[in-house]
Amino acid sequence: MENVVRNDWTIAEIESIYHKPLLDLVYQAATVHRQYNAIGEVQVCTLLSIKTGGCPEDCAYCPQAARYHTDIDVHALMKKEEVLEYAAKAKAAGSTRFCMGAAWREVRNNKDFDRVLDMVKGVNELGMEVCCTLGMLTEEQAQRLAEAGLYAYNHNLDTSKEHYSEIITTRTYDDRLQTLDNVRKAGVSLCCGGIIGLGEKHADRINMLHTLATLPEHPESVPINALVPVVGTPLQHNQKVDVWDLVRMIATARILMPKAMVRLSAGRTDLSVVEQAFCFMAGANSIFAGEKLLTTPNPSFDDDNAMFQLLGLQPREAFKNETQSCGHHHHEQQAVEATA
Ligand code: SAM
Ligand code: DTB
Ligand code: SF4
Repeated sequence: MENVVRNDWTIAEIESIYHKPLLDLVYQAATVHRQYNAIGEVQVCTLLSIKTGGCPEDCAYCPQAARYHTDIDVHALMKKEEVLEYAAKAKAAGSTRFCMGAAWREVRNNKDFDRVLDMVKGVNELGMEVCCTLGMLTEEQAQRLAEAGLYAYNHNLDTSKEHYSEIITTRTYDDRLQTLDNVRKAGVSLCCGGIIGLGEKHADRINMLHTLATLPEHPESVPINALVPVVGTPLQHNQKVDVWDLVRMIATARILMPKAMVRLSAGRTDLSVVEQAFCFMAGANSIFAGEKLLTTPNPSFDDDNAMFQLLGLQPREAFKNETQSCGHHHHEQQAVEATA
């Protein structure tokens, strides 16, 4: 049984894991985590919103949807030089993965995409794992990103197939799955997870985890976001996520997808160090660092450094899984760095 990564989980199995008594669940998750991952090692990623707001989609949680009236700093696609400056700063502060987000429904084959490809090249040359989240992609676009040096692509399922239409009506669950497939075909590492606190039932969380854990290959990283309710969005008055629900979600993801990086994502500003420690115990091994996520606040580098010190956590080096995943050009990059 042990040491086998499974893609054939049933809903019933996942249900019984998710609903275990909390301390049993955390103990099991911590045990699995120790079997498969370097204990105390946490990946530090930095996000940058390279194109903010004005999105045509209607994702009910999102401050960047043009149709909601939110107080964000809308801006067109940033200049490459500016983005590389941010990336270099993030690297200096200890981040090994840099993720660029654009409020697009989908990528179009235009000048903006060419500019993003240049950014990807530039960040890769800094020796960081480059990630993008740009909305829907075709297989060809995924391929072009891969050729530019893209390491990972983030595209979340967000919630269950059943709950999806309550949250988003401008695209379907199958659209999402199609992009995930296109990313996989290009040999790019997959980052795919969801949000809790959207008004979903426990069954929806279980169903979403089931979809993720039964993909032909598990995503290499699984972000678990707690809704950040933003004034002006339809979900602005949603109840704050219960930290124990977050812990359950992380622990279940860890047990189902033992080798994935499970990322404690949006919502950390509302968590104490004690609460975050529980999430790490439950198998979270990745965070977003830096004052801002895309548009909402996040703990400061200083606060996170203090937390890492206190809990004895170590930042994970870049490209650690290289041999298991894609892209030999990253190896060359590392070699260049080493001899520079
Ligand atoms: N537009 C692209 C897309 O939707 O795929 C990429 C950017 S989008 C902002 C990336 C992810 O951020 C969403 O899939 C969602 O999971 C997360 N997100 C957005 N707003 C959030 C919020 N208020 N709270 C928590 N997560 C949020
Ligand atoms: C993910 O799962 N969470 C990040 C990243 N992937 C792109 C985004 C969180 C956004 C939170 C709301 C905001 O800051 O705008
Ligand atoms: Fe647009 Fe992405 Fe926000 Fe949805 S989550 S509104 S697609 S930026």
